[in-house]
Amino acid sequence: MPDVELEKLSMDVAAQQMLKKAQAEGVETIFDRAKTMKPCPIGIEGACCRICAQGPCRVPPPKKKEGETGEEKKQRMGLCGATAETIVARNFARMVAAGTASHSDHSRGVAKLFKEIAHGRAQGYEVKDVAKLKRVAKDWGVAISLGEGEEAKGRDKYEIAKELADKILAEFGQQEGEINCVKRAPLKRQEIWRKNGVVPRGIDIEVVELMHRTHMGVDQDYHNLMKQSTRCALADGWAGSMISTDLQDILFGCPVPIAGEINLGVLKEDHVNVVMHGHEPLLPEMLYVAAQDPELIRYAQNKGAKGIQLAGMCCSANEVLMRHGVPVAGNYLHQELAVITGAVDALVVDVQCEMQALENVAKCYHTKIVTTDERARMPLAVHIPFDEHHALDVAKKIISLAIDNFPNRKAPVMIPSVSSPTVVGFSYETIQYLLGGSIRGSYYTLNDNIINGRVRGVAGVVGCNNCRTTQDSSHMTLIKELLKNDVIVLSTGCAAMAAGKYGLMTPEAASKYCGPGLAEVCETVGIPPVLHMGACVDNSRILMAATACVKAGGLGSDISDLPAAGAAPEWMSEKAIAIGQYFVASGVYTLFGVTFPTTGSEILTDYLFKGIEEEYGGKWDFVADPEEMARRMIAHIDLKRKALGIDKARERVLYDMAMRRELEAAAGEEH
Ligand code: XCC
Repeated sequence: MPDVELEKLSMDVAAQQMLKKAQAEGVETIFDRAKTMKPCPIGIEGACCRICAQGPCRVPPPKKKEGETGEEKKQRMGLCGATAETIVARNFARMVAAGTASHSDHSRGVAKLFKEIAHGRAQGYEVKDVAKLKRVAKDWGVAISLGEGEEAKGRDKYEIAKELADKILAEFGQQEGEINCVKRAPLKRQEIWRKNGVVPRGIDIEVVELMHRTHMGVDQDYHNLMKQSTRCALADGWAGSMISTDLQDILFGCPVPIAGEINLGVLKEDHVNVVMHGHEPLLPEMLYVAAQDPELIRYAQNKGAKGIQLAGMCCSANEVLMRHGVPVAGNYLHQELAVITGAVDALVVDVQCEMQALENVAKCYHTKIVTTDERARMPLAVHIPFDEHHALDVAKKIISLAIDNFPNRKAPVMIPSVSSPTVVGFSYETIQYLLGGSIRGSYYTLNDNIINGRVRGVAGVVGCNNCRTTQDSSHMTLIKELLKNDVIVLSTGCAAMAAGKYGLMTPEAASKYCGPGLAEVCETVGIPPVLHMGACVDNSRILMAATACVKAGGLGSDISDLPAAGAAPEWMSEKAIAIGQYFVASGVYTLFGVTFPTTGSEILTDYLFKGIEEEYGGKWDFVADPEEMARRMIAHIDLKRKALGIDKARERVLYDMAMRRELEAAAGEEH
């Protein structure tokens, strides 16, 4: 394949090298399949209904004649009479339900483990972050001390954890009332949700009800379907995902800045390489411990290896990277490529984003795929089930299997010598510590810099890779445009790994890529201009950061007032749609690239891109070109600055205390 062709597939040199190797060795990858299999033109627009056996009914919009706009006169419908907007809305709703279910089922697993740990029944785990345990316990109404006044005595951390675990687990099956973390949101936001009747009652109920409503012949009103989609998505962002983040922090430590390394070059030819791929950090935490076991290291040496190299892939990677600095082999589109190096002795998977084709690729090399979760089996893989009661034993067994496989390497091993250093671990708490005023103890310094114009606004750039577009290219173009315009970027998921791969997550990147205002702020604080906030469940950290900005004052009274926007330029998974929907419903202008799953109905798309803003202050948008995406985000940020009365600040740059107080007062009066 000529180099120009390769550059169209991925902008990552490591990926290009591996694709060349794959071609030379006759190994097929997703990049090859993307060439031969084009997406279904009807399905891509959400205009195919296959929820009953009378169909599938296809209702694509007719090709428009030049100059024609608006929905065609003749109503398109399926056999049962379901209109295009109902069909497209049901498909969209089911994506939200699946995305929410995925994050929340992950979260349930963490909560169950948390309970076992609290009761001392989970080998090797402990409650690491007691300060966060106490903060979260307070939010859930769990006492952290007993007695009053001077008599008060702090409760044992495991006692707190036991009570907290039960409260949290109950939220999954809660049937009425409101999910707990709704009250973390700005007051005005809570009112909006209550007014629109979308405060989630529990977690599971919202997913189940949404699936019910999208069954044949149930909800036939697209707006009502979107209302339940919103309620379901909010149960993801403000419950399922938020619970994962909180409990993982309590158990494994709230991330603080730590150095890491990203890309395939982190694999080592002379080491046993174990790649951890998936989403749940429960087993990876133990693999991290097991890989340091002197006995296992000796065992590896006996087999001719110099040591054991652990590396992450996808969101599991983000989890162990930001807590332990475990290097990352790559993001979503790197999974087959890692195997193609010929150096991966075991690829350990749990749930989500693992391509079935991995087994075909692994067959061409010596790599053993190890499945560990009953919910995600692969027919040819070795299955070693994760068991929280003996997690360390399970981890050691997996590492031993990888060591035993080391001498079986057959194909020529070739590891691209490509990797980039990164600084990660910017939890919402860490940002508060670094960018918060020491006096106010909040996000005040960040707000101050937004008000005085050094920082123009905040952008969340998140989401996947998608083989229908050049790997990482949209992420990079968008992020660089934002930085140049003094917009600080918060990132998670595969987008964060992309930013890391090209050196945007080092403090030095500030002077290289940022406008003068943002560069000055980053250099003063010593942070990268793209802040790695974690895995995809950690988008909940972005919600908390946005809320903290609102609460710090001076930038309005709701998330929708902030000069901020979000984007997933290379999204592909249903989880991304759930995330997008909860950001929109939380008041954020949210842009997706590649394709948008509702374009089969103008009525529905119009609602999501415009009408929904009147209800929630946030809205969706779709734009494939990342430069245009950046322009729209910046224009939105400027609009919000204007509404806050801080648009002039960019020219003046410096605000004195008196002016700042005035601004704050004005913002307070407005709302
Ligand atoms: Fe999966 Fe989370 Fe998307 Fe990456 S970003 S491709 S969902 S690993 Ni979550």
